[in-house]
Amino acid sequence: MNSPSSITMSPAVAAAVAGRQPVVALESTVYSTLGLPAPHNKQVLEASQQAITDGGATPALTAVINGRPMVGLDDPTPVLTATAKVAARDLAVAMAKRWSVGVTTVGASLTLAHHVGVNVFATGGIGGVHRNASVTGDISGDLPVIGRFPIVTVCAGAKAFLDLPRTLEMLETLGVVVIGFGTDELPAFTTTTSGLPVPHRMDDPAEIAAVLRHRKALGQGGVLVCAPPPEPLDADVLAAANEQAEADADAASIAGSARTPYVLGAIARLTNGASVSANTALVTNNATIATAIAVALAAG
Ligand code: PSU
Ligand code: MN
Repeated sequence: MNSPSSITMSPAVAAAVAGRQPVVALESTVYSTLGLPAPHNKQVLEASQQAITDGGATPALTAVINGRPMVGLDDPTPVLTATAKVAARDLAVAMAKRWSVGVTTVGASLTLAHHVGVNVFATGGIGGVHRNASVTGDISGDLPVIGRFPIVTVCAGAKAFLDLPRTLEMLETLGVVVIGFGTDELPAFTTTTSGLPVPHRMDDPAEIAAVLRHRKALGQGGVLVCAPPPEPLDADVLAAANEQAEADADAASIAGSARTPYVLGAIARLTNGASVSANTALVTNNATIATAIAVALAAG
């Protein structure tokens, strides 16, 4: 099915959207080797999609395939080996140049989901304000897109190698409502503790569904739900890995869209793969929570 902006839905997603059945959109960068090493990426993608199906919703993996923005892929294989990262600002270029495979970031995926009427989305961690951003200016394009569209994004907070206090401040500026799911503290992706309080806590998916309905009625944008990772890393081990990974990235002059994949890879090496296991568990957990919210939204 083609929408006016030529976004293509898979038959399963198109049927679910038309029937007002619950759908959970997924980004694809995290499932490419830019996000997780093989074979973990394939296993996590399958586990996430299974969690959504088991919970009674339809998974909608987003990507650009042969220049076509897709919401729902019948064959997700191309995503696993893709190396072209498509942020929201790159979507139109990937379409115009007919990129064979582009994996979409949180911001790009939210843009596609919104345009086909999907309002719940799951990821691992969102992009944020990078450390030293006052010098480099590196602030993820995910943030303004989260603020713009009325979609529930379920994540485990933002990665601990970012500047989390400034990330929360930027979310406030952008008008994003930040909710801790079963927690009063912002999780820091692979650890449960950031030391930063979240503005609101909710434990009931139906209450989060109600928040989204009210946001829409008010003409407001995104809802960010932050869930603690179920298999967290030791905070001190992670902090040491973060420091080293950031220093390595600086020494190698890695900037722009390559910075996040580089740092994620360095942390995986420095923690002997422990960060990958924690990442796997939290991505699947977020998909499960997003499904419960999507089911509550469809019921209400
Ligand atoms: N967090 C992860 N793995 C990832 C990403 C985040 O654990 O692969 C990806 C997401 O797709 C997110 C993107 O949208 O990184 C943000 O990139 P940047 O910092 O360049 O905006
Ligand atoms: Mn950046």
